[in-house]
Amino acid sequence: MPRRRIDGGATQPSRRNANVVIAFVECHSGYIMIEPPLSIESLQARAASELNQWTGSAARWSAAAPGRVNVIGEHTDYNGGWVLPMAIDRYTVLVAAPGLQADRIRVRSLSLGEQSAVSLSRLSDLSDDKWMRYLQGVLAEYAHRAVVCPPLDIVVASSVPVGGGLSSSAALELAMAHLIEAVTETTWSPSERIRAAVSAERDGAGVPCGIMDQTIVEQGEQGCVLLLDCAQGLISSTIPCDDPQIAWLVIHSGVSHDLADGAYAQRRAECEMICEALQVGSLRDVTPEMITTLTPDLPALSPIQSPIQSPIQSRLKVPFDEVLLRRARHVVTENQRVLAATEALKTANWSTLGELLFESHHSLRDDYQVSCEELDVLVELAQAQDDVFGARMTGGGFGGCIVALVDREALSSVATSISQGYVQRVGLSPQCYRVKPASGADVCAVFA
Ligand code: GAF
Repeated sequence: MPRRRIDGGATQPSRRNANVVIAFVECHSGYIMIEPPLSIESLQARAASELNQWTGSAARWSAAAPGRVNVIGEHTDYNGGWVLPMAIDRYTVLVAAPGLQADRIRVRSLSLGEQSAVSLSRLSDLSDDKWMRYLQGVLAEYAHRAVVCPPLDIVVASSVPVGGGLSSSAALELAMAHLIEAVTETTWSPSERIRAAVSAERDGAGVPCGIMDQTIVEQGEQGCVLLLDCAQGLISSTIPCDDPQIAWLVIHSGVSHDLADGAYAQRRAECEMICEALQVGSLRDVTPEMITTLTPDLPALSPIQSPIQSPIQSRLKVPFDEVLLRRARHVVTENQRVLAATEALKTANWSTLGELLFESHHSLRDDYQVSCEELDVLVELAQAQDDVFGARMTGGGFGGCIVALVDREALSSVATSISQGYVQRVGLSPQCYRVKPASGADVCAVFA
């Protein structure tokens, strides 16, 4: 799996690291803590000032959307399963003014240091700039339903790391949806916005994603983790998570992931093959017992060896090999873990929740095979810390971040130890973020 190392992986903070352009960075011995997070207001002020320098215009509209951390439930959303994410206090903010060029949406990204433009009359011509496609896709979804934006000049400022598995793309999409509504004085429901953003991701960016990211980015609640039932597209439970005893520590491996490069789509296709073979509508309908019956000889969490034989295979409609069985086992057991984790979260049973996070990581590493060496090293280092309840990769995988559930008092020492170990073993200095559950996307200002 090709992965890109993010620039500036040295032991000193680099101006070229993701977000460093706009984030306040504290450099401790061996790690970089992006702390405190920039407020929506300060991101908005930076974007407005850039807009004014670039176009001479004052900001007229602004919208913001958070990133997300998925606590547990990975690669279950597109299998009609359960997920347990939270929106986080890292934001993408868009600030806009009436456009100076006819028929154009021009966008400057402060975090990427890039500028791009699309033609409003040719929204289906995909931009060469991948990040622009997310915005273009949302514009096209609104235009399909006769909500047509006038020309705009937009500046994007963000504290959500790009390529970190924290849903920077969903944040961009939902901020754009709210911006379009502010500009056109339209109001769509949250589920209409979520649908538009999911389509933008699938059609515009070519990632056959599920609904988790766009749903939590739109519907996140301050101080809460949400249990989502992805079969129904509904919030099944809202769980307050404000215990001062714990903190959520996100650590960026320094390796960026790119979900559009095929491996994500391949996993999704494998899951569809399993459903076809088992004649079920989705993996939500597969019980743990079915998996146990299908995998009597499948060693628990070991490297893949030879195809297995199972008497039940005679019932299968298409050839079913060990790889597919492992994919199925991950999804089925992950759904169970999400439900168990929800109970643990409700009862503040941090050690049980932590164990579930580790189990989830091992299943993603060995059965679903979407982790990578750097993420595995981070989780191993976290597991060696007494003050870490649990940790796992978060998001689509192949790079990006881990999330660790940590004893609040020990947050700083845990971040230091893991980071120092990581520098020694991988040679990269990770970025650490303490994140808190936050509210979902919204219009944040319409200036007179
Ligand atoms: C990405 C996708 F966009 C989500 O829909 C989800 O499948 C996730 O990977 C894996 O859980 O973030």
